[in-house]
Amino acid sequence: MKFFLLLSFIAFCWAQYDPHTQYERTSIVHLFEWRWVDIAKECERYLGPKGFGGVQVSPPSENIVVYNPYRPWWERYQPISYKICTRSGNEEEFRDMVKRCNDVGVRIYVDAVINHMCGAGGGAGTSSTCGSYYDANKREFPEVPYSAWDFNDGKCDGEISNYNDAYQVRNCRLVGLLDLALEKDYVRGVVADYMNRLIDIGVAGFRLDAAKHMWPGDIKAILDKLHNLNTAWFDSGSRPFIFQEVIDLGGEAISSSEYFENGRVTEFKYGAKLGTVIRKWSGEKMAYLKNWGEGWGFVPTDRALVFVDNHDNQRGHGAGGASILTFWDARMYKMAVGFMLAHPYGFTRVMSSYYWERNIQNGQDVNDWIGPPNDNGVTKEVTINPDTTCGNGWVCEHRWRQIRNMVAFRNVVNGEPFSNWWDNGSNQVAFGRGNKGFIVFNNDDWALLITLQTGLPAGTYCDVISGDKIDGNCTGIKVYVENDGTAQFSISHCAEDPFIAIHVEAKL
Ligand code: AAO
Repeated sequence: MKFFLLLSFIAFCWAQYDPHTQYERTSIVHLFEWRWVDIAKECERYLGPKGFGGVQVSPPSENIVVYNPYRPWWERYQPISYKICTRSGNEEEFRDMVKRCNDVGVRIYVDAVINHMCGAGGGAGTSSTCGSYYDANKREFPEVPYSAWDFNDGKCDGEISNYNDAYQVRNCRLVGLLDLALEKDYVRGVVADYMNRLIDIGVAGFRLDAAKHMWPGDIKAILDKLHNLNTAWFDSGSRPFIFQEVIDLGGEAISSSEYFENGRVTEFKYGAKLGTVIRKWSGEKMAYLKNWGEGWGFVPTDRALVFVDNHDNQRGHGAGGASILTFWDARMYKMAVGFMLAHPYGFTRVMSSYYWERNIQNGQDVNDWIGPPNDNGVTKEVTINPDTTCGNGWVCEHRWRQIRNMVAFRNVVNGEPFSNWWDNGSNQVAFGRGNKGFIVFNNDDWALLITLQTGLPAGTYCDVISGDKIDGNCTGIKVYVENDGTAQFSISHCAEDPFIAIHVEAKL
C-alpha cells in the first residue's frame, strides 16, 4: 500500500500534466505580447502577491518581421530561428524574467512554435527580429540550421484543405506555413535542444502551438528528449508541464484524446459552450451547467487546459466563433470567467489582452491582425494607473477586481468538492466548493432574492465581486451566513456585475 501511495505521489508530482505551480496556486495568465521586462515586474508587483500560478508568454523564438500588414501579432507564429530574440525582448531579459518570476513563486510557460517555420511566401532576406538570414523559397534557415530536407514537402506540397483528413492536417501546410518533418531525428533533436535551453533557464513547461498539426508520436519523441526542470526552483525529477493546442470541437478526423499521453490539451468546447450559455443563445441556460465538465462531452478534467477566450478566438481566428466572450463584452465576460474559476473542472488560464480598433465588416474584424500597442513597431511598456488598472493600451483583464479575486477564490477552494448546487430552472444558479466558498449568479431578466445553503461556517463575508475585504471591513456587499449555513442573497438583474462570491478568507 505504502509503495502504491508513493508511486501515485511520484506520478502526480513529476508528470507532464502537473503545472508545477506553487502550493495553492491554481491558475495561469496569458500575458499576450507583453515584453519580458514588464512580465518580470508584473510577477513581483502583482502576480506573486495575488496568488497567480504562472504566465503563458508569447513565443520567444526569433520570428519573421511582417510589414504588410504592419507588424501583425501573428508574425510571432512564423519562426526564423530558435534564438530568444523578439519584440518581447532578448535572451538576457528572458532569463531575468524567468528568475524573478520563479523567485516570487510564479512559473513561466513558453508558447513553443515547433510545427513549422515562416510562411512559404515569406521571401528571402533578413527581415527577422534578430536579423538572421532565411530563404523561404529554398526552405533554408541557416541560423538553426534547417534546409529543404527538413520539411514535409515531399509528402505534401499543398495547403491543408480538408480537416477530415488526418494525414493532410499533419503533413500539409497550415495556412501556408513551412511544415517541419518532425519524424526526422535531426529535426526532433534541434527542437528538443531549443526547448531544453528554455528548461535549463527555468521555465516550467510549454504550450505546444498547432499540436493538432503534428503526429502525437512525433511530439512524444521530442518530449522524451527533454530535460527535467531546473532544480533551482523545482523538485528533482520534475517533468515539464505540457499543454497541447488541439482544436477539437467534434466532427473532424483528429480528436484530442490522441494527445493525452503527451500532456494536457486545450479544451476549445469549454469557451465556445460557456459563451453560448451566458449569451443565452440556442436555448441554453445557466441551469444546464449543473453537470458542466465531462458531462458536456469535454475531455477528462485532469487532461484539460481551459479558458474563456484565447488570443486567436478573441479576434475571430482559430475556433469557437461568435459565441466566444471577450473583454469587449465585459459584463458577460466577468460572469464567464467567474464561473470558470469557481468551477472545479480543468486547469484554468486567464486571458490578458491589449486593445485594438475593431472594424467588423460582414461579421468579420478586418483589423484582426493589429499587433500590440507600439511606437514604430517597438512594443510599448505596460504602465500601471493609480487605480491599479493598466495604461498604454493594455487591457489587463487579470487585474480587474472581479477576475483577480476569483483567481484567489479558486486557490482558497482548491481540492474542495462541487457542492450545494441550486438553480431556478433558468439563469439563476449557485454552487459551493465544500465548506470554503460559494457563488451565486443572476443572468435572468428579473431580480433574485433567495435563501440558499452555502455550506460555509456562520459569519459575515465580503462579496469579492463587488469589493474586497480591507482592514477588517468589506468595501462591497456583505453576506451573512447563519448558524445552519444558509444565507440570503439579493442580486438585481441590473447590477453592474450580477453575481456574488464569498469564501472563507473573505470572512470578517
Ligand atoms: C498568417 C496569415 C495567413 C498566411 C500565413 C502564412 O494570417 O493568411 O497564410 O500567415 O504567411 C496565427 C494566425 C494566422 C497566421 C499565423 C502565422 O492565426 O492567421 O497566418 O499565425 O503568422 C487552425 C489551427 C490552430 C491555429 C489556428 C489559428 O489548427 O493550430 O488555425 N492556432 C495556432 C495559434 C495561432 C497561429 C498558429 C497556430 C500558427 O494559436 O495564433 O496562427 O502558428 C478549424 C480547425 C482548426 C483550425 C481552424 C482555423 O476550426 O478545426 O484546427 O485552427 O479551423 O483554420 C468552427 C469549427 C472549427 C473550425 C472553425 C473555423 O468553429 O467548429 O473546428 O469553425 O473554421
